Amino acid sequence: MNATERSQNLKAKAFELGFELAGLSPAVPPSRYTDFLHWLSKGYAGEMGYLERRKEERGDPQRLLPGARSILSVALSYNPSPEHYPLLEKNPISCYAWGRDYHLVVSEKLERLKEYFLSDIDPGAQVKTYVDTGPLLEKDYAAAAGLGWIGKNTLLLNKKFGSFLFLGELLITTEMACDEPTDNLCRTCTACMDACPTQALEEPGLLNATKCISYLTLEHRSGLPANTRLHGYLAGCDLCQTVCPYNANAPKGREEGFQPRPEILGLTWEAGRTMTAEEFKRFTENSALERVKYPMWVRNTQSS
Ligand code: B12
Repeated sequence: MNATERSQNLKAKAFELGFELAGLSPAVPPSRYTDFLHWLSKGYAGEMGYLERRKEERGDPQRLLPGARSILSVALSYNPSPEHYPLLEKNPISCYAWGRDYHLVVSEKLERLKEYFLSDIDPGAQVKTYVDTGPLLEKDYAAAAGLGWIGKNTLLLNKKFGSFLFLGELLITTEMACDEPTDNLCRTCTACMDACPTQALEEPGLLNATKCISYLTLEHRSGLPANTRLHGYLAGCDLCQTVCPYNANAPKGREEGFQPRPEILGLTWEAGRTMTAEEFKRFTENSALERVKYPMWVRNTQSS
């Protein structure tokens, strides 16, 4: 099998497993690494100390897997179905957490893809899987592999599938045929920047996370700054994505695991406010919300 056939077969398997997008890029330092360091130095990461602590690793995939030659990037859509779209406006939980934890869903598929690679493509290879689980600038590699472009809301955006996508990667020591980046199609549109109620998107493609509702509800561990408003959200935020014209026409995600759980469908802000610690534990089981600690949740209900 040559490099082109290896890539074609691997991508075909990724599509078979349900990923909407798959592409390959070389395992070289990410193109926007200097921007990332600049971003950190400005303090935009807030309390996300893990970004600072492992910044060297983010600068070179060889530090994660010595001898790595290629990166497969994949994307799995969680675009809600039209019947659930009204929830985007009134549910206090961002739709990224309506179903089963994406770390679990995407990891399971990546493990199957890895097994396939090692049995059918290159048994002598070393392969590592990532989904938001390691020091890799995932959006940069997805863009380099032609999955889409980085939108003004800083997210990976695809012309057909929009931006309600989770990303994952296989880091591989085998040489593979790589894909080409796509054009940036945001053009003059600024819908995401205009919609952000906290003006966290300070410039096109530049997010000051310390102002972002997603960061404040999910990542900021200490007390929220005085006068913080969360605009109805208790966990995460969708506002810079729901207004994106590319999401308006994107097909709904096919992944069963991302169907909204019944307890999410009926959740009101008031019900969230009165949840006990025990109820919250059950509510967040196997959900991406498991990372939100109960005191943060209570704090959020006091600021919305
Ligand atoms: C930290 C993090 C966050 C932070 C920071 C967000 C961010 N934009 O990076 C917070 C908590 C805010 C966050 C929120 C969300 N996240 Co998040 N997050 C991550 C994580 C772990 C790291 C990303 C990272 O390195 N950020 C650091 C900064 C520097 O990256 P950046 O914004 O892309 O920065 C670039 C620009 O700032 C630019 N830059 C720097 N200086 C300058 C100056 C100028 C003038 C310009 C133009 C640019 C520029 O260069 C930087 C480097 O590329 C990734 C997983 C991973 N390992 O990659 C998931 C990830 C990015 N998140 C994801 C998701 C789903 C979300 C949310 C939608 C969840 C939600 N519903 O609330 C929101 C979206 C908010 C938003 N608009 O970004 C997905 C995104 C998928 C996609 N389609 O792109 C990822 C890839 C996880 C995954 N595996 O699927 N997240």
